[in-house]
Amino acid sequence: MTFTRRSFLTGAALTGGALFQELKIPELVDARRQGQSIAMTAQVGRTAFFPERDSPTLGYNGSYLGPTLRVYRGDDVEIAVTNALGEATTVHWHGLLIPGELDGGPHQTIRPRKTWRPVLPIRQPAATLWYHSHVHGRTAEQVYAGLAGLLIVTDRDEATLGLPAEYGVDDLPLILQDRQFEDGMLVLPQGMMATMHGRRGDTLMVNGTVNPVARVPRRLVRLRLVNGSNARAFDLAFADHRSFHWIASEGGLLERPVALRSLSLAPGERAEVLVDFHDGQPAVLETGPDGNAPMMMRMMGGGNRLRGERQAIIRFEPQGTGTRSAQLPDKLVTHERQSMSNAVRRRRIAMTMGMRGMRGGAGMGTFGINGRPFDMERIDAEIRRGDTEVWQVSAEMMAHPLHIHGVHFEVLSRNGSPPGIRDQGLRDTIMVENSVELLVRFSHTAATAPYMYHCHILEHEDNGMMGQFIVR
Ligand SMILES: [Cu+2]
Repeated sequence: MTFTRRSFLTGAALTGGALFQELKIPELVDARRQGQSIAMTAQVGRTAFFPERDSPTLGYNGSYLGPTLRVYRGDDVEIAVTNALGEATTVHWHGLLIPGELDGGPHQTIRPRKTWRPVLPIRQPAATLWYHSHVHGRTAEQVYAGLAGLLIVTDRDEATLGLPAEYGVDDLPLILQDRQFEDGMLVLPQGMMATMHGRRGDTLMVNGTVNPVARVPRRLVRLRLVNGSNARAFDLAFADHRSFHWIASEGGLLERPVALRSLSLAPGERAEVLVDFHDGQPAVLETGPDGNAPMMMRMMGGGNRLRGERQAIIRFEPQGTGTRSAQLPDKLVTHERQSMSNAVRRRRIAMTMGMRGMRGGAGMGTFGINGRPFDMERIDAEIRRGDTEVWQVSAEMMAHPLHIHGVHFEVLSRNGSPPGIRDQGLRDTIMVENSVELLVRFSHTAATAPYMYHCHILEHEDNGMMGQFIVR
């Protein structure tokens, strides 16, 4: 059987239901069951995304992606990360509010054969976070190869709500990624397009599973959605247009559940949703096209899914007997409102991107913040701990997802208008199409090592669309 035939079959399987692969669920590593000491090794491996096709990949304690780490608010957790790669790496705890020197950004390099042992103070509300490589200049390649995993913070407030919490059963981690394959082998897109628009692929995966099917109980199920793609944004909805409830943004639970039929998710963004499978009907989660993808890619492969049709991501098959439709809490948590009048400064952050003339034979993009590319030796801002600032963020040439380390922020406005329904809640990452105004509270210290703020299209970040600031 040639791969062309198999590829045809896997595509056909989305309608025929024959060649689905069971959704892989990353191993759960619970910090309390580990005595607050977790060991992880970044390692090389081989992964068969398609049968009999082993691609070279990277992972933590495995060949692709890493375990789901569960940590508890109030605890201090040591995570010993050993680098068994042949190159330097780092592990950034994306969304964790911890001091700068523990953050795992480009300044916390782990050299080959070395172990980094940060002790992470967990002092924030329950949330779906993730961890991934943030090594200087090679983040995109390392994440693409598999260096990412989920990090769940839990707390008492969340536990009292009775939300689905049985990991891998009614509480599912879903790391969404697009990847490019040739003859069933993972390939790394190269060239100017891959740099300008970020690396993209025509194959969607969840937790490293192509064409996944998840068996779920016939009740309310919680999905922890993470966009772990290098560049692709998702526009998620169920094929049967069923509604679901969005319950948590990047910073944790919303004040109350929000009924939605579609949900956008930019690279680095997360969302928790509750879906009711009580009716026992199978459901397919799909995505629309990414408006940020290069036109050429959207047009490639006539009649192809990249052109504008909706593409299946994962199929859910409810099992067992239905219980009564689960109760959804009316109220989740209370957020302490920040006031704009507390802001001590307004700062302009432009994610800039331009074409420089032919250089070394190839036209290259210039990426920066306010026109300046990232410089490890330059601190771009010094901020006082406890301060609140308004960040006026704009995006050039295309939409860029901004991630700010070490903070939670709220959206004050989008394109000059009041924030949209998806802008609510506490955030650490946000898609910027034209402009947004953010109210940023700097409550954690980055005195000995800075925090980063950058575009989460990883190729843009690696090429300079990043800045750094200290907080003291
Ligand atoms: Cu960007």
